[in-house]
Amino acid sequence: MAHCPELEVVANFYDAVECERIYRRLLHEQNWPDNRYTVAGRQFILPRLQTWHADPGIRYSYSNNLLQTRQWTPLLSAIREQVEARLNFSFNSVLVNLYRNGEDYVGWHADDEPELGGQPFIASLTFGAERQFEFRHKKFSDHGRLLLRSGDLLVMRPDFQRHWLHSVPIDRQVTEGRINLTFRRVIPAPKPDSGHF
Ligand SMILES: O=C(O)CCC(=O)C(=O)O
Ligand SMILES: [Mn+2]
Repeated sequence: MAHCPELEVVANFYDAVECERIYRRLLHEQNWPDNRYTVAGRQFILPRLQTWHADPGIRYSYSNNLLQTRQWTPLLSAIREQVEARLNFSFNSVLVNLYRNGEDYVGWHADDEPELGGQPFIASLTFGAERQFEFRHKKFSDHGRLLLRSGDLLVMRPDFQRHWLHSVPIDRQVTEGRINLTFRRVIPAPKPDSGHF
């Protein structure tokens, strides 16, 4: 099992009582959209529910193709402030994923879209059910996994997205829901009239 220096887990960033309160509020306040999407005339079903929240003017092609950008809710703003204070880094967006049970998953990917810039720094918070977070190197056979528990803050340092893929696989033993927040900093696109000669 590989050790991955670009990953760090801050266990119990929120305690069990706070986690329960946050999970319930997110579950009931988020107004989850349908997870059936049509892209280029073809319908597909996202194997989880998602919302995307960002500061005004922030656009992210992956999410914007699927999702409408929403405003920050008071709860998401408060969590953002606490994560920012801990990590001394500012984020301008968050992707919220609801895994309704162990059948919901996210497949292998890296969060390396150009809008995240060359050094994407991502903070991931988990509430609810425990799930395995798996990672594997893009070029070598190194791979590993972490059990993410409710209240854990997973810090993904920039080279993680460059060198590794990650996933949260199906786990049919899990019957409870899990909500994951990934805080991101999208680099604002330059304005078309920004004055290059
Ligand atoms: O749910 C997780 O722990 C990871 C989610 C994820 O990788 C993503 O939203 O990009
Ligand atoms: Mn990801």
